[in-house]
Amino acid sequence: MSVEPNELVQVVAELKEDKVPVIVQRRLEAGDDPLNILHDCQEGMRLVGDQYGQGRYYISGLIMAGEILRQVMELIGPAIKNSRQESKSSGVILLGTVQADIHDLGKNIVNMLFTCHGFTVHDLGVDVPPARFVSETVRLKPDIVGLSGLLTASYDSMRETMVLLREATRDWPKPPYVVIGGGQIDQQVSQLVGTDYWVNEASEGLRLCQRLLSG
Ligand code: B12
Repeated sequence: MSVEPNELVQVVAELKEDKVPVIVQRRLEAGDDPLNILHDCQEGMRLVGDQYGQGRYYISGLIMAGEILRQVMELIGPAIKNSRQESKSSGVILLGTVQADIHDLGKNIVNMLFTCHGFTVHDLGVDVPPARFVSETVRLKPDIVGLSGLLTASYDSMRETMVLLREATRDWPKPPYVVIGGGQIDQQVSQLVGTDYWVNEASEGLRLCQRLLSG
């Protein structure tokens, strides 16, 4: 039996930019967890991507989806920040979208969520060359290096970054964990890249990193 996607997933997928904020606001007022709202928007974005892949949406559809999610984050960002603040330091993460990739909505969400949970986040932005990840790792000595990527082409950048990072931190007593994230990443990609740690959702990534750092 096929399950009807919920209303928010549907309106994001259909790029109904006027309806999305109304539903988001309603769910926030009803006390829904902002991370549930985010989860549904992410699912809607995935469906937009599928439509684009099948030639039913054009690049303008991707751009519009990006704008819709940016607006959603303006609405739910304060709720995430209010509900999740912690003062004690959790660790240091160096974050960036890898070379050749400019998708940054997911990475920015990771930045916000990790910051709210006491992580110090150094965000290198988008299209970050492998050598830059390495030089900043050497300079900042983070506990975690987080690589974001949504394109198939990103996986080669991730792998190259991983190889250079391994090389540069080989003699460190505790080299940083490398965590990769992005909607299309799976076990196969993580094997290709050469790391055991991969996620498709920011909250999952947060739990993983907290677990890794608590030993
Ligand atoms: C919006 C969008 C765009 C926007 C991005 C706007 C922006 N500022 O980011 C724009 C219009 C710029 C764009 C451009 C392109 N896009 Co685009 N895009 C999308 C779309 C629809 C949604 C992406 C998104 O924001 N999702 C919502 C966020 C919240 O999810 P997320 O990124 O996965 O992040 C979450 C988790 O994965 C995780 N996470 C992410 N990173 C990390 C990192 C760490 C460390 C951790 C712990 C967690 C984590 O946390 C986040 C929150 O939960 C996807 C569809 C899809 N299936 O993803 C296509 C998609 C990624 N794009 C695609 C393509 C082809 C392109 C273009 C090449 C199109 C073109 N012809 O120009 C260009 C590429 C430009 C480039 N060089 O990067 C393809 C990629 C196909 C492929 N296999 O390579 C997709 C899959 C669409 C499709 N099905 O064809 N795109």
